Parts: sequence; C-alpha cells; structure tokens
Amino acid sequence: MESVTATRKETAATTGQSPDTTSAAAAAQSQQEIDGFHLVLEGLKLNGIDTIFGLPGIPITDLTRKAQAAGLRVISFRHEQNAGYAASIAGFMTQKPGICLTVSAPGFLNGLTALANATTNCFPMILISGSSEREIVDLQQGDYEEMDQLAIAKPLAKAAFRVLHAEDIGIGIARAIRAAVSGRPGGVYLDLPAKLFPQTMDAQAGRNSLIKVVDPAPRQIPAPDAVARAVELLKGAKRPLIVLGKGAAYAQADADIRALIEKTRIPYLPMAMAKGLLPDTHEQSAAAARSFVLPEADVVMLIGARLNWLLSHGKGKTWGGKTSKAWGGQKFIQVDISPQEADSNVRIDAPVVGDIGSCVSALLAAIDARGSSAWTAPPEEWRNAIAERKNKNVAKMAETLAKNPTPMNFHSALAVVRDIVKANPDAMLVNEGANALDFTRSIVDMYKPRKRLDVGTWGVMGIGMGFSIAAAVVSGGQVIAIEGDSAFGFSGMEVETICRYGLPVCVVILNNNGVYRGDEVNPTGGRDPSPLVFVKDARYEKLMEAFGGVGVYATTPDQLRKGMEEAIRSRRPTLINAIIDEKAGTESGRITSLNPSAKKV
Ligand code: OXT
Ligand code: ADP
Ligand code: MG
Repeated sequence: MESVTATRKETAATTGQSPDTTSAAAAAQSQQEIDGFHLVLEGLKLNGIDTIFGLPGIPITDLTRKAQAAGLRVISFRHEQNAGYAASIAGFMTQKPGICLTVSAPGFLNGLTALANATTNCFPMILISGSSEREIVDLQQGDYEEMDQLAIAKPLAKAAFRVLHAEDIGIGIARAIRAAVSGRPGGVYLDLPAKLFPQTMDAQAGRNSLIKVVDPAPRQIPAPDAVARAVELLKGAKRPLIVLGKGAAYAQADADIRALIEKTRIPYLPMAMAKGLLPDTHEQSAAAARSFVLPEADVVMLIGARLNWLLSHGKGKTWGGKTSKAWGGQKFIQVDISPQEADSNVRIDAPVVGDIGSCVSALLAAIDARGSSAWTAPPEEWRNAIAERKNKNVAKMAETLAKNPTPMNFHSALAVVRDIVKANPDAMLVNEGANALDFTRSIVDMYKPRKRLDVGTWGVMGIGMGFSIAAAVVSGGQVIAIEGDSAFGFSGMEVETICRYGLPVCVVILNNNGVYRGDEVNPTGGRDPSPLVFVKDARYEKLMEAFGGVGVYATTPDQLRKGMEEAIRSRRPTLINAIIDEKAGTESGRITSLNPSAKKV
C-alpha cells in the first residue's frame, strides 16, 4: 500500500498540511483501502497460485516485489520466453495455470511464443503483462512501449482479457483461471494496464470483489452410449492398440489408466510425454515395435493424443495405407475432452468425449459390468507378434548401447543417462534437440508419470532451461536436462537463474558442434562457416562455472557417469559438456523426411 501513502504524502506537501498529521491520517485511510497491486496478488493467492515466473520492469516491477513480500514465490528469469515456458510446464505438472508475468510490448512479445506453445500443447498458463496507457495506445500517440497487446494475443491464446478497473480484478483473474484449465487446457492472456495497479478502492469491497473459483475444471462425464460403443468396438478387435498421449499424462488418472491397460491386456504405445505413465519396461508396452503396431492394428484407442503429424495424421504408409494419404483401414476410438477433435484427420468410429479420468473409469466400469469372464485378452498371435518385434529391436538396441566408440556417440552417452534415470526414477527429465531428442526418447526408459518433459507438439527448441527451472521449483527434486548443443543455446543464459536459485539441475549437452551435426562446410569454400555448425570444441561447461555452478568436460561415458552421479549426490547446479562425434547425427533426427528439398532439375 506504499503507493497510496506516497500519493497522499504528495497531496499533503502541496496543501501545506503537517506531514505527521497527514501521514497518520493517510496510514489510517490506507488500511481501509486496497490498491490494484494487492488485489491482483490476493486474487491469485486466493486461487492457490503460489509461484510467479517472470521478469520485472515497467510497469510490473513493484508487483514482483509485493508478490515476494506477500509470500508468493517469484522466479525471476533472464528472458521472458523462458519464464513463459516455465509457467506452461508448471501448468502441465500441476493442473493449475502457471503464471508468467512480463512488462509491456517487447517483454509481452517475448512471452508470446510460450503462450502460443502452451495453447498448442494444451498446457494451462496465464500470461499476465503490464501494458501502456489505453487512451494513448488507441490514438497511437507513441506511448512508452506502445502496443495493442490484447489484439495481438487473441489469435494465439485460448482466451484473452483486459482489466481496466480495480473492482474488476477478481473477475478478470477468475475468468483467466477458468479459461486456462477448463475443458481443453490452454494459454490465456491477461492484460493489466499500468494505470490499474495504483488504483485504490475500499479494502473490504475490494476483497469482496475477489473470486475463489469453484470447480475450475469441472469433470466432464462421457455419455453412457458413447462408452458402450467404444467398449463394443474394442471387444471385437483382433489386433487392438491403445495410444497414450500427453493429455493422458496431464489428466492424472494414472491408476485407472494402468488398470484399463492391464485388465484388457491390450498393447499400448506411449507418446513422448506419456512415457512413464506405465513404466516403459511394462510387458504390454509396444514402444519398441512402433512401426509394426501402427499399420497392423485393427482398432486403435487414442487416450489424450491427437492424430496430428506425430501420428502421421492417422493415415498413409505409417498406418499401412497404400499411398501417403490413404486410410490404413483402422477403426479409431478417441477419448478426448474436446468434442471437436474427432474426425479432424480420419473418421473416428467411437468418440468418447469427457475428461480422461471420468472416461477411463466409465470404460472400466462398462468392462466390469460384462463380468470378468466376458472380457478376453487380445488374440495370442497379436501379442506374440508384437513381443517378437519388440525383442528384436530391444536386442539390437542393447548391442548398440554396449559399444564404446571413440569419440562418444549418442548411444554410448545415452546408455549412461539411461542407467542414471533408472537409478533415480523420481528425477524429472527435460529433453530437446533433434538427434539428442530422438535418441533420448527411445533409449532412456521412464518409470513414473509426468517425469518426461520435451519439445511437444511443435518440436520447439528453447524449452530446455525454462522447463528445467519449473520442474525443479514445482517438484522440489532433481532435474536432468538432456540437450542438443543448438537447443541449449536458445535458453542457455538461464543457467545463471539455476545458480541464483540453487536448483538441483544437471544439464547434459550432447555436443556435436552443430545443428544436427558439426561437420558441414561452406560449399563455396568461403570464410563463413556452414549455417549448421558452431564453434568447434565450445566449452559450454564454463558458462555454469561463471555463475558458481559445477562444470564438467566429458569425453568418455565414464566421465559423464561420474559427473551425473556427483551432480545428483550434491544437488548442485551442474553442466556437463558431453563431447559427441560430430558426424553422429542425421538431418532433423528421425524426421528427415519432413525437410522439403530442392527438386533436381
Ligand atoms: O519401430 P521402428 O523400427 O521404427 O523403431 C522405432 C521404435 O520401435 C524403436 N524403439 C526402441 N527400440 C529398442 N528399445 C526401445 N526401448 C525402443 N523404443 C523405441 O526406436 C525407433 C524410434 O522410435 P520412436 O521415436 O518412438 O519412433 P519414430 O518413428 O521416430 O516416431 C515418430 C515421431 C514423429 C513420433 C518421433 O520421431 C517424434 O516424436 N519426433 C519428434 C521430433 C521433433 O519434434 N524434433 C524436434 C524438431 S527438429 C527441428 O525442427 C530442429 N530445429 C529447428 C528449430 C526448432 N525446432 N525450433 C525453433 C524455435 N527454431 C528452430 C533446430 C534448430 S532441431 C534443432 C536443433 C538441432 O540441433 P541440436 O544440436 O539441438 O541437436 P542434435 O540433432 O543432437 O545436434
Ligand atoms: P501427444 O502429443 O502426446 O500425442 P496431444 O497434445 O496431441 O498429445 O493431445 C493431447 C490431447 O489431450 C488433446 O486433444 C486434449 O484435448 C486432450 N486432453 C488434455 N487434457 C485432457 C483431459 N483432462 N481429459 C481429456 N482429454 C484431455
Ligand atoms: Mg547438435
């Protein structure tokens, strides 16, 4: 309430009243008044928000100070994009909207990529940005950091709101929370103009105007006939498959999902961020037989996974279609909270619309209602064929992992990471890069739900340090970030943030000197390097040392293992620069085919 007192002090000086009398009167009055700063903070706290990820500056500097004074945890970043990614993944981990706080125009724009990414990935977050004076912005008179932020945010957010009056702050926060977490979660923008913060109102009326949102993400119970239709289709299948997506991980219905899979004995395929929902070592996991099960399955049940590019749009050769766009003949059941998702790419024969917790428990109940003897496991030939393919791939992988080439390659380095994660199944794993991403996904098994956080639907680089910081702050536990050297560069300065907050983050850079690989050359023979390569033998570990953390330069799996073990033992911020053969990667990792290349003429 300092600002109120300050304003009144200024008034006293101009009216000639004694400062003592005036400050006592002002103090008494300020106790009966509340300003916009405090209404925002109390509104957030009332709804269980305990952390703000952001970056201070005009007009929200005081909000960050007062937030800390009010007992909120404020994690202050070096770039808003990283704060935004942190907020979004905190939302994924907790089902509460993650809050990112930025300054106006440039800070707001820096946060926007993360907001759009949150919407695309169905992560609940709220980007709160201070903004300039409306009257000046609307007349385009050139205010400090002038920008019509609400208009710009709208197409990239699930919803966008602006609050102009202190008495509407409670409503604004309530609407933002509901929009972020109800139905399909997403990114929400909340615009708070500078003028709002020092506005005052009667304290009692102000507190009464705040809303504690009741049931922010109401359960959505699926229709019984939709459930019956799905069970019927599943029961008749000869080669059924369940695909678990990150929506299933988000839903926190872990026990029921596991029960459904184990009761039906249907093989399942986890999408990247659904790994660990059941341990990757589960005998029904078909992850190691992916390219076999997708075209061979006859009925596929998608739980919290969209048929987008990551699943080849549900058609084409990946699914056994004769041409790149042809339907492979599968019947689909789709369990999703969005009623519009079904039929987006191919026909969905049995949509089950509702929240995954309610849908999966309804599916279980419908299966149980048939009596345990009525439900039989999928035919043995199907299960055996998957096991055969899986065993072959696992054996091939084991052989590759056992090799110890010089220099290290992705496999020999990731064999170490695989062991360390196995020994520390509660650690959060953050992962980005191209080869560094794809190899980690298939080599490093996950054992528990929501422990793997990665580039998601957009394959976006830059989530690394923001996700790591949020993962450490939210879980309070160890984080391991497996990073391509290019990927790390997008958020690398946040190692200072990691050191400043003393977070137990162990960053491993799989350093192959470039984007995809480090051996490309300028075809003209000119002075400039290839656009794909970086400074050779860059000493990334020194960046961590610069801020008081531990740096490790590792050229062998043994050095990498020791570095990781020590990082986990000490819980100190650590960066391991793991030197990988610069010829080891392929273009775009496993998605080389998505690169358009010039036609040979
Ligand atoms: O069945 P088959 O035989 O096919 O085998 C599969 C599995 O069965 C098997 N498997 C196993 N075998 C044995 N044991 C086990 N346990 C096991 N598990 C699986 O392994 C294979 C593969 O399995 P997978 O992965 O499940 O299957 P598949 O076919 O690959 O799945 C398909 C996909 C599409 C689902 C999967 O590939 C996928 O999820 N891909 C995600 C790809 C992605 O998102 N990539 C990131 C984007 S690439 C590019 O865009 C980059 N950029 C541009 C850029 C971006 N992205 N963002 C921004 C803001 N700016 C620019 C850049 C700059 S990447 C990049 C940097 C790259 O350089 P870095 O230095 O960072 O990284 P390096 O490449 O390391 O140098
Ligand atoms: P993946 O990339 O892992 O395949 P996607 O992001 O494509 O996953 O799909 C996630 C899906 O999960 C979205 O269609 C979203 O609507 C859905 N979803 C998210 N949360 C829930 C929930 N609580 N209940 C039901 N569906 C959900
Ligand atoms: Mg690289």
